[in-house]
Amino acid sequence: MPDPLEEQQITVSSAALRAMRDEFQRFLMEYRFGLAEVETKISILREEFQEMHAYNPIEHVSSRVKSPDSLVDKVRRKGIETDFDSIRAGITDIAGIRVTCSFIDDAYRLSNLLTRQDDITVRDVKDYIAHPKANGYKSLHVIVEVPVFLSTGRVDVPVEVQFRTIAMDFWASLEHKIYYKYDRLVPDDLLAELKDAADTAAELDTRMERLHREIRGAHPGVVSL
Ligand code: 0O2
Repeated sequence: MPDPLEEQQITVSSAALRAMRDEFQRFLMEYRFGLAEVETKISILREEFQEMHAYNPIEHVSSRVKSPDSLVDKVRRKGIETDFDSIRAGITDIAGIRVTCSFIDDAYRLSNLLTRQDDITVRDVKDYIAHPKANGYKSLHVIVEVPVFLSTGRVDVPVEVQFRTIAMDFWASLEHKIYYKYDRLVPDDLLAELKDAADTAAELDTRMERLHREIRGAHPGVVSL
C-alpha cells in the first residue's frame, strides 16, 4: 500500500519541477529575443554597407543562446549562486553573437556603429584585440543591453557581441576544440604552439590590412569609408 504522504510529496515535487522548467524557459526566451534584436541590427548594417558603399565588412555572423549544459558548467566554474538573478548578473554571454569581419578596422568600425545606436547600452567592453589574452586569443567583446518589449513590459537583455577577423576566428575555433579535447588541461608544449599560431594569425591580419590600405590608396573609389 503506497504511503499517501509520500505520494503527496511526489506530486508537489513534480509541480515544483514544472514551475522551475517554465521559469527556465522564460529566462532563456528573453535572451533569444535580445539576440534577435541585435542580429537584426547587424544585418541592417551589413545590407546598408553592401547597398550604399558596395563594400561588405562582414564575412559571416553566427549566434547562439548558451545551451543549458554549457550554462550550468559556467555557473559552477565561476562559483555563481544558482538563482536566476545571480546567473543574470554573473554570466553575460548567455546570448552571444559573433561577427567575423574582413579586417581589424572593420571590427572596430562595426562595434562603434552598433554601440552608438541610442537604444543600446554598453555594459562592458573587453578589447582582446588591443590586449590579447596570454594564450593568444584575440577578439573584441562588447556586452550590450538591448530593450525587448514583452506583454509584461520592457526587459533589458544583455548580449555579448564578439567582433573578430577571419584569422582570429580560425584560431579561436581550433583552440576551442583543442581546449575541450584536453578537458581544459592542454599540455605546455601545445600551449606554446597555439600561442605561436596566434602570433602567425596576427601577422597575417596586419599584412592583409596593409594590402587593403594600399589598394584603397591606389583606388580610393573601391572602398569609400
Ligand atoms: P563557450 O563554450 O565558447 O561559450 P570573465 O570575463 O572571466 O568574468 P567570461 O564570460 O569568461 O567571463 O569572459 P570572456 O573572456 O568575455 O569569454 C566569453 C567567451 O569568449 C567564452 O565563452 C568564449 O566563447 C570566448 N573566449 C574567451 N576566451 C577565449 C579563449 O581563450 N579561447 C577561445 N577559443 N574562446 C575564448 P565560454 O563560456 O568561456 O565558452
